[in-house]
Amino acid sequence: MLEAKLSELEARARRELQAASTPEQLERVRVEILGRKGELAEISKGLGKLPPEERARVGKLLNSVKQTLEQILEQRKAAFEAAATQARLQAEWVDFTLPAPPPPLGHLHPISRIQAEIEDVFTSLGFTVLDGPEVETEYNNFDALNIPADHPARDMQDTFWLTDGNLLRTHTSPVQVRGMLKHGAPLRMIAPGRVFRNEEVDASHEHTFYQLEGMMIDREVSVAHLVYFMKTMLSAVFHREVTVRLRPGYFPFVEPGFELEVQCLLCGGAGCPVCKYGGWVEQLGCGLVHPNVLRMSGIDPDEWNGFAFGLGLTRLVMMRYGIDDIRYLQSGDLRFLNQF
Ligand code: 2NM
Repeated sequence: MLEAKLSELEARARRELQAASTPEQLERVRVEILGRKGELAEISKGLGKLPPEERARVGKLLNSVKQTLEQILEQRKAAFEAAATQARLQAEWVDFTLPAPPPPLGHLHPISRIQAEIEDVFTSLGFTVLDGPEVETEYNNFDALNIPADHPARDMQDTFWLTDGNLLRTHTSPVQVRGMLKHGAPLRMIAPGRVFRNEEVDASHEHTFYQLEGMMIDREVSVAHLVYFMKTMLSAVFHREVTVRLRPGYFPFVEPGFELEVQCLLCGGAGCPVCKYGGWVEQLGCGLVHPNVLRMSGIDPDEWNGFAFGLGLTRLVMMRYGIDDIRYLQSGDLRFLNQF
């Protein structure tokens, strides 16, 4: 009687242990059959009523059924654990041989880019790139450039004066003065750099901006040389052949002085908002270096002469990329900078 119950229980328990599809179901089967108040415990209570020789036999059988079921239970548990581990490993799997994602790369500021492009043009034509200090003497910034003491450019309005009588350079021309004094003639040099003017800041004025000046001193330098070098530079900047023209312009450090204009790149000279319907856009100031400037920097104007030019790098960048507010350029705003 007990034996029949036992073998019926064993068969059912085997089925249920195999059928359990989660660790929770397995645990329920264990409690119901193998637990302290489970069906096997219930059957073993009946052992006491059996005659001794039968009690031993059925007791043995009961133990072996219990062991068998416990073994199956452990196997099933182990299978669930292995499956769980497998799933976790699958989810966490990383291929360490994959190449790393590329780090975000920075890039040159548009002003640095244009500056580098112009430097390339001039160095390929035999010019040297020179640097100078941003804090200058009044002499290098004004006197040596033939800018008279009563010139409006020296006004408190335009120049950042320091308490020691020095100033923040208002143009890179003092670098040219230093270049002439140091290297003498002949000389081919450009001077890119940051300059400072005491200006009210608005969409087209900054107190800090970038300039690039240059000069070539040799024997019998002419306006034709000047036009050739300017045209070559601007064609490189705008990536196409440009048409230029000169208008008279006044700068104390050159004589004659010119304003150089480029035929409007947008409309080809027909007239549009960019050229204000004039067909031409002013690009830079230039001229033949004033004899006083050469003489003051130790170069004999009876033997040597030269051309010089100055352009606003900041303005050129705005033209080239169609930027309508100068303040973006020094804003440090990545939404702006990442467009270049
Ligand atoms: C300009 C326009 C024309 C210029 C001249 C010199 C120097 F040192 F040779 F005298 N440096 N820069 C120059 C000439 C600058 O800027 C609009």
